[in-house]
Amino acid sequence: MTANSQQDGKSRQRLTLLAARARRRLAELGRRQPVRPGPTLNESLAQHGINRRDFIKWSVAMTAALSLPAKFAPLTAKAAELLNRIPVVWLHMAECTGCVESFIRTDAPTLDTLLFNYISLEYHETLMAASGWQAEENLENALKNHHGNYLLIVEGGIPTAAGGTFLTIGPHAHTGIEICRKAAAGALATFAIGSCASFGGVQAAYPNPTQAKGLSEIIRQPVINIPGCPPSEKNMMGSLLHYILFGSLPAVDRYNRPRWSYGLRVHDLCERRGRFDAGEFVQRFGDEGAKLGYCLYKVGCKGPYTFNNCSRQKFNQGTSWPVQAGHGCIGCSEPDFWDVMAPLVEPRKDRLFRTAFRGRGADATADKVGLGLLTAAAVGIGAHAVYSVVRGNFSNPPDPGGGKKADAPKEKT
Ligand code: FSX
Ligand code: SF4
Ligand code: F3S
Repeated sequence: MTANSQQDGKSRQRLTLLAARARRRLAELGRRQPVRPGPTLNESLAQHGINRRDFIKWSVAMTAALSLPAKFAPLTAKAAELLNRIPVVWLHMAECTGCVESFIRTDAPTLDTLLFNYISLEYHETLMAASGWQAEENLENALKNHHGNYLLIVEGGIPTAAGGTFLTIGPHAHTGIEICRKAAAGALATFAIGSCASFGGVQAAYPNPTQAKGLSEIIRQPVINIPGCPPSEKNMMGSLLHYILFGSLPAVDRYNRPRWSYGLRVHDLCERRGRFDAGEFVQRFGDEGAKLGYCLYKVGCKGPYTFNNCSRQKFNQGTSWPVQAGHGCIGCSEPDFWDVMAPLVEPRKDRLFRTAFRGRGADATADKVGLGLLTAAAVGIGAHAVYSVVRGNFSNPPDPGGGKKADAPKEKT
C-alpha cells in the first residue's frame, strides 16, 4: 500500500467517524422539543416562497463553505432544521448595531437570514419589544431558565475603563463587563459577532478613551470570533450550524476566527487578482482603470492583509462585496483595523505590517504572509510600475477629486 493510499484511507475513516458523530448529535437534538412552539423550518421557508429544492441547494453550498464533503449536505440540512432546539441569548454592547441590522433589514431575505428568524432567540435587545425593568427581567429569566443550555452571541466592544461604567445598561445599572461575564458563565458556547465584539472595533480605535476590548479579553470562556464590520451572515450562520452539527467549536486561527471562513486572504479570492498580477491598477477613484475593473491596491485596498471570504459569500443577498462595488477592502475583519489599516484609501506599500493588537504582536500566519507579501508587493509593484508605464497605466492620470495622490513613481522597490 502506498503512502498516498494509506493517507486516503485515514481521511476516509476520519470523515466516517465525523459523520457518525454528527448523526448521533442530530439524533439527540431531534429528541428535544423546540424551545418555543412555532412553524417547522419547511413551513417557515414556504411562507417566504423558498421550496425544498432551494433549501437542498443551500445546504450543499453551506456544506462546501464549511469545508465538509458533499455527503454531509443532508446532515447540514438536518442541523438547520434543528436550530430551534437550542436557545440563543443575544447581547449588545458598544457598537453601531450594524451587524444585526445587516441581517434583518432586507426586503429579499436569503436562506441564512430566514434561518436567523428561525433560531430560538430568547433574548435580543434590538428585536424585543420590552424595555427598562421588563427587558432586564427578561434577560435574567433567560439566563436562569436556560442556564448551561444556551448559545451566547455578543455584538459590540466592551468598555473597561473606569470599571466599565462607560457602558452601563438597564435600571440596575449593570456594566457591559458584568453582563457579559454573567451570561458567558452559563453558556454552552459563546460567539462574538462583528469586529467590535471580536476585537473592540471602532470604539477601540486610538486613543481608545473607554478602553473598549473584545469579548475574549474580558471573559474566561473560549470565544469564537466572527469579525467583519459587519460580518457576513453566512459566516455567522455557518459557525452556528457547525456547533449544532458537531457540538463543538470549529477549528480557529490565532484570532479565534473559524478557519473555514477566515482561512484565506481577501486577495487570494479576489476577482481582480489577475489585474494585480498584471500590474493594472486604479490610480484614482473614477479613472479609466476603475471603469475597467483594475486592482484597487493603489487606492488603499487592504485585501492582501485581510483574512475573509467576502468575494465568495458577498453581501446584500449575495449580490456584491466591497471590491466588486469599486472600493478596496478596508481590512474590516482584522484586529484594530481602524488604526493598523489607516489611511483606508492609501496603499500600505512599504509601511511595516504590524498589528498593535493588545501588544500581542501580529498573527503568526498573517504576519508571515503579510511581511512576505510586503516584500513581494514592493518588488512586484516596482515591476508593475515598469510594466504599467509601458502600458501607459501610470502616465499622468487625471486627478478628478484633487485629493491625495497615490502615484506609482513614489513607490519604493
Ligand atoms: Fe461593530 Fe456590529 Fe461594525 Fe457596527 O454590532 S463590527 S461597528 S457593523 O454593528 O459591532
Ligand atoms: Fe483584489 Fe485588493 Fe488584491 Fe487588488 S489588492 S487583487 S483589489 S484584494
Ligand atoms: Fe471587510 Fe474587506 Fe470584506 S472591508 S467586508 S473584509 S472585503
